[in-house]
Amino acid sequence: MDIARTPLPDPSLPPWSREEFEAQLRAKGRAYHIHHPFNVRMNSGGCTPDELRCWVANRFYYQICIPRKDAAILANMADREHRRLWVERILDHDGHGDFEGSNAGGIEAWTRLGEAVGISREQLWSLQGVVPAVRFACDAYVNFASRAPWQEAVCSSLTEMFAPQIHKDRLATWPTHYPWIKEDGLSYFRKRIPLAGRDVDHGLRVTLDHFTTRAAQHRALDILQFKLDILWTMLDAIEKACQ
Ligand code: AHQ
Repeated sequence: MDIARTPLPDPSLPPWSREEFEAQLRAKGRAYHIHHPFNVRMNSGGCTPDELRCWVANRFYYQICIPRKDAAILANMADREHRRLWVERILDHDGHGDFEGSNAGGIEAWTRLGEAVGISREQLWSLQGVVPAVRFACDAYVNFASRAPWQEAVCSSLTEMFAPQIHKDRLATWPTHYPWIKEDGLSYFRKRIPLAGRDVDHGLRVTLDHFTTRAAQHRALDILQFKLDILWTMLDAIEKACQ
């Protein structure tokens, strides 16, 4: 399974420097789902409780796909040093021990977000609210990550370069716009901010090291666009389904 390609550059062009390559990757942030009309409306208080519940229920499917995606990448990582770093991501989501406090893990924290917006654990975990296009987009991500070379799959996770801001936006706006949501329901967003920074440090190093010709660097931009499209498509589907 491959992804859409932008026209290949003139193969004789020299590669971008690491700094320029990183700047090109970060420039992709203009297509990040923080700019999606649904996200803008959600963070400016324009969503009904039903729309928020619809978003939480559908994003839950993305959340439970992340550790499976990361396990698929881990299986393709021959290098112990990379695996020791990457394995942390799985436990960040699956949690530890009794799932209490710092052991909760992201899937448990998202379940508490569900309860805070009025979705029971059973209802959320039934996945009954997940619309086909959200399943399709998330499954495309897991399938890409399991089939692509592990460095390409690592590159696709770099949409998290832009994630701290979207988490900070929710923490800054939801308590004002949606005071009916218990504050501890937002702990997922709070915990994710430092983890996103740690993940991006590793993911960016792998990406800048691996894609070393101009054609390869353009491939990296196409991979990032593929993942940006996954996030954008999810909000298109959620916006339509939640009407
Ligand atoms: O909560 C998110 C998360 O754990 C991850 C992991 C990372 C990946 O491996 O693709 N991407 C990601 C993202 C999370 N939250 C999204 C959001 O809007 O809350 C953003 C998403 C991302 O930017 O890729």
